[in-house]
Amino acid sequence: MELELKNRLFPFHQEKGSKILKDGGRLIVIGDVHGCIRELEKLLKKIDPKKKDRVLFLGDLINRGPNSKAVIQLARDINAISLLGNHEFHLLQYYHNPDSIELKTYERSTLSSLDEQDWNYIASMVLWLESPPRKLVFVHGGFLPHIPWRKQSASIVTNIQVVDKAGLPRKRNEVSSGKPWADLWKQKPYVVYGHTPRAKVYKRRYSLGIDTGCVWGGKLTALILPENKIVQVDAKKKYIK
Ligand SMILES: [Mn+2]
Repeated sequence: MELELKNRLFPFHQEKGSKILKDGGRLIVIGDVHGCIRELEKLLKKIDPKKKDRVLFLGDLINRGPNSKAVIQLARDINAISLLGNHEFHLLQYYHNPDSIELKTYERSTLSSLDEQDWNYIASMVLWLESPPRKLVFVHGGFLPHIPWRKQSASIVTNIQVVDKAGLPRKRNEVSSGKPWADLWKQKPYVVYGHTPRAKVYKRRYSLGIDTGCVWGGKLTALILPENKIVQVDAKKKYIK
């Protein structure tokens, strides 16, 4: 399949959030969906987005769960903005250089379900979004606390969960002594992120993690701004062990 992607992989473009919302509209920020289409539909029904509102997905719309394609299609249909998650990043890396990437079984099944429009949507995902400038930043994984956040790579900001003793970004289960990056993030901007599933939203002074592990049988969470309200639905089941 030969595609012409509307956006290049590198550099990812960045958006100024001030442009995305109409006056009086709400920003509906949704955590990691991972193909959980039924929970996503239920969550949106509960929130009832109006024309002025905008949906922002924090990345990892795909993989692991029951229907990645349906989630991408829904995101396109409602003109949602999506941030790049590590799962989309991995597929895009495969797309650009198939020989360098080994895919998991669930990635292969996602891959075979995607059409050109789906790919274009995935390729349009932004690395992070600032809204309004400098006050609030949305990103999939997070940031290293000791490097200016705008300078951090796609690999870091989509994958980071904890910081190890050497100050490197790691997955939570890779190191026993790692500290959640959010615990070390003691400065502005305020960061809203997903990627690290937890039983509850993870609130710190300068950050909020809203991945509540829907695909693991937890909840799908939305943060609604500006009212700062959390809306959740329970997962219908545990989709993976
Ligand atoms: Mn993730």
